[in-house]
Amino acid sequence: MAEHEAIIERMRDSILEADDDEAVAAAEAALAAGMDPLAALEAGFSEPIRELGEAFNRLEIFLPQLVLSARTMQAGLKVLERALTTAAREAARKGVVVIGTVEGDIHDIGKTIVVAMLRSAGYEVHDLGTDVPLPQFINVAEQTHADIIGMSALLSTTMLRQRDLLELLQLKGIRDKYFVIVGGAPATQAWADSIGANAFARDAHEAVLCLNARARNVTSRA
Ligand code: B12
Repeated sequence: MAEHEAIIERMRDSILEADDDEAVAAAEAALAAGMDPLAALEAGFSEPIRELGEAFNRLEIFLPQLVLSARTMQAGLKVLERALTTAAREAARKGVVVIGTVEGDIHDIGKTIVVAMLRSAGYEVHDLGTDVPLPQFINVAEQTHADIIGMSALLSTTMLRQRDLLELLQLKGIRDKYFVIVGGAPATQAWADSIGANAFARDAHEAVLCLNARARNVTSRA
């Protein structure tokens, strides 16, 4: 047990210090020691990344620190993901999310943080990257049987694409299949309401809370 605690400590430190190699080594050590990959993921990677997200919101750390730690987590996560059994994945799965930065927009720092936080919270996330053509959101959502579409936009010009995607979903008669969440610096709750999105989140932490509330609703209605 002391060995397990020491490994969790190594994993936590790797995130706080944004040390990719150490995150990979510690994740491999967790698997070699026979630890449950989900439990290790939660205590070793998810908790510290959440703590950093909250510290960033309180302006206690700078953006590059959060971005580097989010990337470190992705590196360690890859090792653990390989070990997750299908059953464990299902247990952890709260929803399938297709997310990207809309076409014409190459900002990806905030979206990458949202992706890392959602993955660490148990969502299956398909990250389409940046400058994503609107039909691609829909094609991938249909192919992966997603239930959530997330769109990031950082420019007041490209945020209009969020509205266009909602219109495209209406036009195709599949609007109700998806919970659409929008975000990015120029977006607001009023904007989300005006274009008929299901939700808006100001930051990655709020995005997780919002989608968790949705997941609880879906489960209780099932
Ligand atoms: C870094 C940056 C860049 C970098 C981007 C690097 C990268 N790989 O992303 C570079 C230098 C490339 C860049 C380019 C440009 N930029 Co720029 N950029 C910024 C800057 C300084 C920070 C953005 C950022 O990363 N913030 C930190 C992250 C953590 O915050 P965030 O992105 O808001 O994300 C959080 C939330 O919004 C939310 N969120 C984000 N996405 C999503 C998605 C969902 C689904 C949800 C729920 C939540 C969510 O959660 C995130 C995490 O908490 C902003 C200034 C600002 N205040 O935003 C300008 C800014 C966005 N840029 C701006 C401009 C104008 C440009 C350029 C047009 C400049 C130029 N003349 O070339 C180009 C655009 C190129 C293009 N076609 O996209 C303007 C936009 C003005 C406007 N309202 O339209 C801004 C506001 C600067 C300014 N004050 O003028 N930029």
